[in-house]
Amino acid sequence: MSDSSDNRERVTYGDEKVERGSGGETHQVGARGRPTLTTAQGAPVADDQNTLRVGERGPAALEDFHFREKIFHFDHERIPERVVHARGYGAHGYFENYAPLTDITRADPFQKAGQRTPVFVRFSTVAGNKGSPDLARDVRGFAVKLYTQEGNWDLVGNNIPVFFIQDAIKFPDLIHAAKQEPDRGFPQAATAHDNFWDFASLMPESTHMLMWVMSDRAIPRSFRFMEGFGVHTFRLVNAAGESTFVKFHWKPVLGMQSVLWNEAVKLNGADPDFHRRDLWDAIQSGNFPEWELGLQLFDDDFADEFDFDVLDATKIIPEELVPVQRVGRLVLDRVVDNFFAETEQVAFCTQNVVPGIDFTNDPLLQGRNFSYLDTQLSRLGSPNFTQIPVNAPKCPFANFQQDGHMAMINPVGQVNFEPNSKTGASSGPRENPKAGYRTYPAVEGGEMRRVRPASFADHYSQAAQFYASQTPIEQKHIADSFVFELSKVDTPAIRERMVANLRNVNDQLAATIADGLGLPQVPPASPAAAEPRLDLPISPALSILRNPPESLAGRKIGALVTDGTNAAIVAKLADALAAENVVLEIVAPKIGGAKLSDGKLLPADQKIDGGPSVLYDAVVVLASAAGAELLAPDATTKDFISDAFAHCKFIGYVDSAVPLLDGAGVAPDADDGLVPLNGRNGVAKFVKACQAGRFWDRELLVDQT
Ligand code: HDE
Repeated sequence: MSDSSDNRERVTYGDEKVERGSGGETHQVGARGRPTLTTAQGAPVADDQNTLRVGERGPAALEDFHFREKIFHFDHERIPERVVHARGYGAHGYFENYAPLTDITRADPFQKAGQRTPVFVRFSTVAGNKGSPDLARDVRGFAVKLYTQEGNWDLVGNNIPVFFIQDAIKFPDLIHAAKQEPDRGFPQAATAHDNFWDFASLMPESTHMLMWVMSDRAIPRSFRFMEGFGVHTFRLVNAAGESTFVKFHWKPVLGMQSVLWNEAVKLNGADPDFHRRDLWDAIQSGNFPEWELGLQLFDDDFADEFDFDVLDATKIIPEELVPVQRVGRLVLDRVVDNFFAETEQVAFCTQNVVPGIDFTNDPLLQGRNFSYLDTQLSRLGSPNFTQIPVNAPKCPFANFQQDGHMAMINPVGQVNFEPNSKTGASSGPRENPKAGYRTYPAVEGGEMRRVRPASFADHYSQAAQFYASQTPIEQKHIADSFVFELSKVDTPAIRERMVANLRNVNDQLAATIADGLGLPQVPPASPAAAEPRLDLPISPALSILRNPPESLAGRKIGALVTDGTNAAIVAKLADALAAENVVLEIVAPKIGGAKLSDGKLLPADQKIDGGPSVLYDAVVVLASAAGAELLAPDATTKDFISDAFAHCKFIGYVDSAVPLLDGAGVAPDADDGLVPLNGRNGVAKFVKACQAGRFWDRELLVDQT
C-alpha cells in the first residue's frame, strides 16, 4: 500500500514545520515528528483530554471552542443511509477489455484490447439497515462505476437477473412491504413477515424473482462467488449510430457458491461482517476478486420473436438461447482508504451513461433514471455530490454549473454562461456535436395511457423454468425457504394465497410447501393472467450446482488444533492448501496457539469460541489424544463438528480426534464426506474431496424438517 505521507510537501512557517497533504490540508509537526492536533480551523490544541472548566471541579466554560467544535462535528457524523441497499461494501479496481468491440459500441472502455478503465464497485444487501448482518436472505446489489475517458458509466445491477416488479411506480410499495413493519420496527433485514408476503402474494409478477430469492442465490458464500446482472435490456450504439440490444452479466472467476440457510443464520451471529471481511481479506492478501463481463447481444428481430418481452425486467433471456460472450474482466485490487468517504458517499445513478451506451423503454429502468439522482440529493445533501472524489469523473470535465452547498469546483474567470462572445480558454466549454452524447433516435409514439402491455402478462412460465433448471438439492432448498418464510407469516390466508400462486409454477413444489406449512389441503391454483407454459426447456446456466467451480481457489479451511497436534500433518495440509490457493486458518482452544508434536508453537487465527465451523468451507479436526480429552465435553467444540456435518461440509480428521467426532454425534465413517487424514495420501484425498464443495448426499439425512 502506498504511504500517503510520501506525497506530503514540507514547508516551514517561522519555527514550526508544516506538512501539506495532497488534499491541501496542513498539519503542524509537533513532538517526535507527529503532526500537532489542531481544530478544523487549524488552531493547535494543547489538551484533548479535558474540557475547559472554571476551577478544578467547576462548571464547563462556553468559550471552549475546541470542545464545542469536536462535539458539533461528532453530532453530525451520520448522513441518511440509503433507503434500500443501505448495507454495502465497496472496493476499487479496473475493467480490462479483451478485444475491440467497435463494431457494436463506441463506448470508451471497449475500444482497444487490453484497455483498462478504473472502477469502483459496491456490493450490498437490499432490505436491511446499514448495520444489519451480511448473510440476510436477500438480493445483493452489484453496482459498478466505470470512470471512462468519456465520463462515468454506472452499471447498477444485482446478483439476480430479474426483479420483483415490472413498473417503477410499484417500487415504494415493494420496499415498504419488504423492510421492517412500520408499527413495530422489525423484523430487520428479513422478508419473513406478513407485509412482504402479503404484497408478494398479491403481485404475481414477483413470482419469478421470488424463486431466485428463495434459492441459494440469495445467501451467497461471499461477493466473490456470485454473479452480477445489469437486469434490464440496454442498447450498445456504435460510431455509425447503429444499435444492438444487450444484457450485461458479471461471471465470477472463482465460480458460484452459496451457504445453507442454517449456516447463514449462525454466520450472522458469528460474524455479521462475513461478506465485507471476505472481500477485505481477499484484496489485502493479494487474491484479487475477479469477474468476467459477459454480453448477451441481440437485435430487433430476436426481440420480436422471443417468447417474452425484452423490456420486461421480470424475464431473462436464457443463456442457451443467446450465449453470453465474455468481453473483459473486472478486477478489484484496492480496498478503500476510508469507508465513509468512498463506500458511503459513492452515488450511483443509472442515468450515468456514456456515448455508446443507451437505455431502452424498460419501465423499471425509466423510473430508476429519475430515482437515483433524486435520492443522492437527500442522502448527500447537495447537487455537488458529483465533486466528491469517489463520484467525480477521472476524465476532464467542464460546464457552467456553480455554487450550491459545499461547491469545491467553480467556473474560473468572468464567464459563467453560454453562449458568450469571449474567445480562448476564458470563454469556457462548448458543446461538441461530433463527440458529444447522442441519444439513439428510436421512433416512439402511441396513446398516452397508464397501461401494462399484454406482452408483460405471463408471470409464471419463467418461474417454472427456473425451478425445473435446478438440481434436486437446490429444489429442496427453494421449498425449504418458502416454508421457512411463510411459517413466519401470521396470517394463514397469506400463506395459502402464496401456495395457490405457486401451483402455477410447479404442483409438486406447491404440495411440498403446503405440507411443510401443515395446510389442511393444497389450495387451488390462483387464476393466471396468461396461461403458464410448463414446456420451456431447462436452462442449466440457472443452477449453481450444475456449474461447479473449476478449482478450490479462494476457499477457506479451518483446522482445529490442540497442544500435541501432529505437526507433520499440519505442515502437509498447509502445503497442499497453499498449492490450491486455499486459506488455512488455525482454530485452537487459546488464541496464543498450540504447541504441536514437534514442540513448536503454532499461533492460532481464532480461539475456538470465535472460530465456529460456519466460517469455513471445510474443516479438519487435528486434536491430539490429550487435546481431544480436554475438548470432549466442550459445547463449542461439539458445535464446530456437528455444524460442519449438518452443513454437509467435508471433514478431515486424525485418529486421535475421533473421540471428538463421537462426542458430537458424528460417526467417523458416516459417509464419504468424512476423510481420515492419517492414512497414505490422506491429506491429498481430503483436498481432492473438497473440490466438490459440499457433500450433498448427506443433506437429506441431516435435515428432517
Ligand atoms: Fe435500485 N435504488 N431501484 N435497483 N439499486 C437504489 O439509490 C430504485 C432496482 C440497485 O451501492 C437507491 O443511491 C427504483 C433494480 C443497487 O449505492 C434508489 C427501482 C436494480 C443499488 C433506488 C429500483 C437495482 C440501488 C437507494 C425500481 C437492479 C445500490 C440509494 C424501478 C438492476 C447502489 C441509492 C449503491 C439503490 C431506486 C430497482 C439496483 C432509491 C425506483 C431493478 C445495486 O434510488
